[in-house]
Amino acid sequence: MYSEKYQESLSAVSAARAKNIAMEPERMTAKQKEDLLAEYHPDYKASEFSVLEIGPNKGDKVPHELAEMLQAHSRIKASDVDLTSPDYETDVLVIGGGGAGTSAAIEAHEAGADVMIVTKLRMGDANTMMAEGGIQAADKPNDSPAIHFVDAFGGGHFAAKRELLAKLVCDAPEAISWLSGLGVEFDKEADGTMVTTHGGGTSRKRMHAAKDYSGAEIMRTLRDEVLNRGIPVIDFTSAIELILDDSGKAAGAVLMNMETKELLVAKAKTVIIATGGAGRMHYQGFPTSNHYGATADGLVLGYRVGAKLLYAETLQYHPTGAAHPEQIFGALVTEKVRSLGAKLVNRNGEVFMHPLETRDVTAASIIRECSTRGNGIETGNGTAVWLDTPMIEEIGGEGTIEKRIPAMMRMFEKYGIDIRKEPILVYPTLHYQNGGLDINVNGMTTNVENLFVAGEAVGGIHGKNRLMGNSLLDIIVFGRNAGINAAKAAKDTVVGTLTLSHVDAFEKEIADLGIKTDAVSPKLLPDYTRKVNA
Ligand code: MEZ
Repeated sequence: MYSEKYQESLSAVSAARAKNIAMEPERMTAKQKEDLLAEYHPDYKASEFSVLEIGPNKGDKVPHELAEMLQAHSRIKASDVDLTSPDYETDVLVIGGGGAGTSAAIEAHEAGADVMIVTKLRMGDANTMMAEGGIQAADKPNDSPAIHFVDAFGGGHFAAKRELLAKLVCDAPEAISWLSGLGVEFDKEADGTMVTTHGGGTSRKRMHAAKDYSGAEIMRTLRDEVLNRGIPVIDFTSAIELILDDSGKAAGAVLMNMETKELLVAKAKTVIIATGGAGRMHYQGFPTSNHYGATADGLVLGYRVGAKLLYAETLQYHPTGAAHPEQIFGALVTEKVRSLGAKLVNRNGEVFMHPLETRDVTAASIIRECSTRGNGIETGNGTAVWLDTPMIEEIGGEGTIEKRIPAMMRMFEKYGIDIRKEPILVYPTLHYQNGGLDINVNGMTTNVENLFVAGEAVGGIHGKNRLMGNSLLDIIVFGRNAGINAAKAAKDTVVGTLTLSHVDAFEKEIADLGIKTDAVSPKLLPDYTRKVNA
């Protein structure tokens, strides 16, 4: 139920619905997209970026909030930690307990390595859990990895590292079989074939889903597998610095118990960073669809030991974050809502774009509609546009919403909004870190030996914009890949003397450059305490 102030606009939307369903909105030309992005996409807002003064990406621009973390003080000095008697010793240390970390741990374990997961919250407290709409894989007769590659390469502005993207799409069908084998219940037709849908920028229907809780279903299965294998999981314990050995190879991490702040040392032959994204950095003041722990920690850990970043200036603002009611401000409204036929409509009931343009273009188009065009709806938290969900029932028949996106239906039902009958208000929300640590196709960073990265902390798989469903895919493909290769590298590794000299060297560089900062990193958790004026 919407209050009185929305009624006039709601009437316009419902009056235009039949016409809007029938119309086929035009696709934008490449030039129109370029111009739109340059003017309205947050990545192009120069005033929101700083140039890094320190580290391997010196001279590159990144969001102010990330620059502050990358150029911050460590939480420790090298002398705070005794590296001579480690608390844990393992072959493969996995930092992060989400989809990428658990996939890596399972494969490293399968390869016979001694493996351990450390996570600052609990296993499964991760963006994977919150992914809704599905996972891409070209496994239908009218599709192929090559077509999947072309869609994703174009959607990412032709910037993806080709060998990474090629691996992503070629390994996708097997990733689906692997997940199915472990017990993931994907949606299927009565004859057992997978139900697949489109996402923004896909030329074939290749989105496999478990209704609209695909990530939760995948995470449930991976977590069970880790537990069944007896892989040790150290929870509520964060990695706060990586440890190198005297030949410069990654050789473990300094851990901090999140409750007692006790410092612990984990020595390892190889390390996998699988720490996820950065939505809780709230770049440019945006709300986020991300998990509470998404604070770019992996980028900081890697950067301090000299690992390079790729495309850290590119973020994904999911076009449809919930804009009303306030309690769910920024929460994900899955793209699947548009895959099922709902269109984006302005306050006058006009469809203003094709609903399945790529995410960056869709987000920019919504921002334009609400800003210079003045066609947004005031919500009290800013402006928003309508996502006309009742169209789904008109197109797919009664019951489609309950069957295909039940979690979305329930989320709004709690606030008295029946999305089968009423549209919902949406605005872009910070969703995904396109950039991250630069890796080779074996999952190892390009310049720190034995340091592997998987999942959202990687940069370059998707280029400068990611298509829907390619993130659940990359955590599986590159998580497994990192686990296999880290286990292999561990077999040939003899760890030298452990050192944290890079921590002191980084601190000296901050001082030598005259960088004035009180910030410490990694951030670990967002700070939502209200600041009281002195
Ligand atoms: O890949 C994603 O980010 C995804 C599936 C999100 C969604 O809209 O459901």
